[in-house]
Amino acid sequence: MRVNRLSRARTRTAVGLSVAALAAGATTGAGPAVAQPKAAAAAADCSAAYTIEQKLSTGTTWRMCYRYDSKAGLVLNNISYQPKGETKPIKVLNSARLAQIDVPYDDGSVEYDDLTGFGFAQGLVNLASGECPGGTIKTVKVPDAWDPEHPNVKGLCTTTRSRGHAYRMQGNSANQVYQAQGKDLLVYTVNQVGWYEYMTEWRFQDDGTINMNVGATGSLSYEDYDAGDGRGWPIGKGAKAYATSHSHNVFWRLDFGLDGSSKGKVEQYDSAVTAPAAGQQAPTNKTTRTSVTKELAGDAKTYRWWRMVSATGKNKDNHARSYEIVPGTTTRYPGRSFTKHDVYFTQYNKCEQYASNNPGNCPAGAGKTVDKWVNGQTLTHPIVWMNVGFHHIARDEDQQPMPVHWQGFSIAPRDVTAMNPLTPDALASQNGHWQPRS
Ligand SMILES: [Cu+2]
Repeated sequence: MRVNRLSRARTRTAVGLSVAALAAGATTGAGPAVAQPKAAAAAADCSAAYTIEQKLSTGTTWRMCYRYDSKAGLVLNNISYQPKGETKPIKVLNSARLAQIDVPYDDGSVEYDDLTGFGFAQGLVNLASGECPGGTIKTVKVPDAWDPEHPNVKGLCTTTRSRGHAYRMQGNSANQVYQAQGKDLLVYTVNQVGWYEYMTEWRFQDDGTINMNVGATGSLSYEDYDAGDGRGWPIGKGAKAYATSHSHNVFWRLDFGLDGSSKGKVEQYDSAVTAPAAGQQAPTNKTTRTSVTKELAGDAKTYRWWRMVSATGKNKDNHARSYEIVPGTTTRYPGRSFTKHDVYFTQYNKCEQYASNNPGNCPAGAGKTVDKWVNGQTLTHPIVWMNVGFHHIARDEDQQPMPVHWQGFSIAPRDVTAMNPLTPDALASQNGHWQPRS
């Protein structure tokens, strides 16, 4: 076995063994390494040391608590959104985190469960100051750290970033333009697993959208060059070193708490287009809503989407608040029962924590994968599991280092506020069927 330039063995096997060896005597507590003064209780319901709160220059405030889990890594709790027109924070999520990174190799030789089996959380790396531009790098205590003497890692970046136009609209005169440049809060960690480095990025936009993405970078796995299996891609001179192709199936687990209630309702929408009837100028498109009242393994397709509807909250137009699930580009991996669907809605169960190889002590027979938990229960507290896959056929450009490849999805507010949360005062009256400008 070859060990790379870092003293810590980076091969998957070595990492797995060291984690297992340390797990026996390890504790599970995690927290900031530096004692911090007790501040007044923050709005996000955690002490100041565990709070992330950012008021963006466009007027929107995001608040959340964080903790660092021994398997999931970064966990964000009590996430709330307060655009400038709202007097109180609007709760969005009870909890948001990764739920697995499943990496099967195309030649059938191996399949990694990076979160539950290969020390994803323990692989948290220190960030150089330059890789959190304009932000703050927080020190995180890693539970079950590889080196128990040094569990503290400067590994959590919080910063802000511009994202270009949030909107633009021509006013009444040629030189009057309503425009705003959008701002985002970014929260991210980098976790090393074997030769790979995974960036786990959470992006909170000032318009209420949340984007969650995992970026794979680092290095192609040294051990996974095999010139003979016919399933790889030649990397390097000629056709000797073939990097074995593989998939990265990333799962997120979202526990919604819209307006402070966990009893959100799931809805699925589908639209069907029909050719024009006689006398019609265009095809018709009919959209239907289906209430998802029982657990569901859902498949994304054109004209289908889902939303989580608040059990209690309405916006100022008296419309139920909701968040829409916006799938990202995915290559769904058909090789495992738990990767066969794009989204799973399951009834909350404390022991159901990871999409595969779930270590929670569910009762015998409950199954170890998320698909098994879709078994007909009524959804009174739905949990959303998103599965986004990427089939990685290496290319020459993947070395060296490997450029970051992102995969993920978004949730976007739908009727959370009565208007665009960034609407300028001059346009605040233009809601609904407003009078055209004269
Ligand atoms: Cu890859």
